[in-house]
Amino acid sequence: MSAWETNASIKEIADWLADKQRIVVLTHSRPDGDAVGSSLATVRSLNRATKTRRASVWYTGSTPWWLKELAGDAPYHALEGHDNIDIEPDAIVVVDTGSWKQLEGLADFVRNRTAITTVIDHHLNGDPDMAPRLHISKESAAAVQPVCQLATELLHLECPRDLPTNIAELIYAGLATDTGWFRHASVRPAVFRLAADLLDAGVDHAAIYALVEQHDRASRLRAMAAALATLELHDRDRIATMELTREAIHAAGAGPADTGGFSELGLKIASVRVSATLTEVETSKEDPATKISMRSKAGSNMVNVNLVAQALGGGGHANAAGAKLPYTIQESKRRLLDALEHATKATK
Ligand SMILES: [Mn+2]
Repeated sequence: MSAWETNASIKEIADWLADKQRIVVLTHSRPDGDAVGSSLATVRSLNRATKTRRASVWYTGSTPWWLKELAGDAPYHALEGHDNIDIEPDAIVVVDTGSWKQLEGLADFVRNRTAITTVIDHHLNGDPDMAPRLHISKESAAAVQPVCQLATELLHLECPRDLPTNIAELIYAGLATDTGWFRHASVRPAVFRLAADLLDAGVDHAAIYALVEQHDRASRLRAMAAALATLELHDRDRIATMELTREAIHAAGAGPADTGGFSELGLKIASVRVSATLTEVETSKEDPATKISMRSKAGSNMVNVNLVAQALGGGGHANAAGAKLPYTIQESKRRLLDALEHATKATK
């Protein structure tokens, strides 16, 4: 019985990857900044180390619109529908997740090849049977932190300061987005030290902020307005919920990629300790599904939303977590509020 703990050092993983020729890099479905940053930085450093295009990323689910610009010429594929990976790899590297559920359509591909798989992650929970080599950096705020070590190891560099700018940018993007632009409780001195090194490597941090955060389509703001219009407060105003139906997303002219990150807005209310957005992801009545995204405020009476998400079959981090429930929005909200009121009671 293996555990969700590191059993391979970054050096051992770099050595294991040294002679691999066809490397598939994967991350969680609907990749966010850290998933994109850690996967593309892995690919770029692997390819740069041997000066061959031996590694590429395969993404599933909607990808952020800024992916193309951030990736530049780094090789990646965005799979649609039932498309699958069309090469037979000699190594698989999974970054920023280690959960079968989060691999969605690619889980079976990996399941048949766990012997050649390595996981580099920072989540508190995962499935240790995914790979014999696990590097789980639970103290890291972002997966790009252990990936940065891998990059410096693969390229035989002393320090992240020496990284090529196009790798440093990817690492910075993951570090900044997974810490809410350096605001979350997960930020430790090591995060700022790494950020400083990445700036030394030539990262234009203001340009990355503008690219990721100030480039929304108007339809995203319309979807946000629709979500805000459904704002409800529960449990003596300590819990905020917002809802987004498929209909509302469609009416806003938005797509699934436009709806992330709204939960943060509820935390602006003084009394609110946890804010959640419930997004409808399936249309058919027989097969409803709701995605729940939660954010909580840091502080002495912090609600650990990772535990709440786990109770609902999902996971994440103490201040940012989520789950997907096979119910309608209303039924999911009932279950969510039950789980949350339990958690807020526990922390008074
Ligand atoms: Mn992450």
